[in-house]
Amino acid sequence: MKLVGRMLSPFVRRVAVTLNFYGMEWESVPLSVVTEWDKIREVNPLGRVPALILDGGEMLVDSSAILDHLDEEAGDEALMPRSGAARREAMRATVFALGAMERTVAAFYEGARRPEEFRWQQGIANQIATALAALRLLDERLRSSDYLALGRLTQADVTTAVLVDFIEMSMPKMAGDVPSRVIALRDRLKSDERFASTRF
Ligand SMILES: N[C@@H](CCC(=O)N[C@@H](CS)C(=O)NCC(=O)O)C(=O)O
Repeated sequence: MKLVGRMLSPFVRRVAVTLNFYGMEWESVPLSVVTEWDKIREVNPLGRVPALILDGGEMLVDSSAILDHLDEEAGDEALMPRSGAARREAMRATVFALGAMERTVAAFYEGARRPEEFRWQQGIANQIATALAALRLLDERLRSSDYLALGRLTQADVTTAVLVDFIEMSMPKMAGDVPSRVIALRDRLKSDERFASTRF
């Protein structure tokens, strides 16, 4: 399988880490959305990463849709339970982590890519505030467990840990406000090669 997009993108990286946890063979195609956008559009008409090209040539886009497929392939090893209350619990935590990721990336784009005179400072502040609110909610869940859901590693932990790394790399001012248990969760994952080897 070929995973299109650089590990700087937290959406790409959460797919990469999941592929590693599932022990699946994959190759990175590190196209940049900044300098190689035309090439990305040839793969994905939406011009976004990640895209995953399956061995037979079939192409999947959007990290959640890609993970849906990988979870199906992983079966009982999946980081997201297949159904029922366990799935709802893991999904609830994952959606807050993913929502915080979307908010943070939106703030990053607004702050780093838009010319300074056109930047919407209040919008950036709102994005960051809501991302941090979601991270605090996740942090509360870590009071009684090392994991965000079900007392075991799920996609919520992977997505949250990837987000913390992204914030530290790309949003240094915001990094000071990331709550401590969420940072500790990332630190625990950092010692796992399947996570650490995907770092940008
Ligand atoms: N919902 C998508 C979001 C993907 C996304 O926003 N990717 C960014 C990189 S971090 C991108 O490709 N941006 C380029 C663009 O939108 O033009 C997912 O989960 O995969």
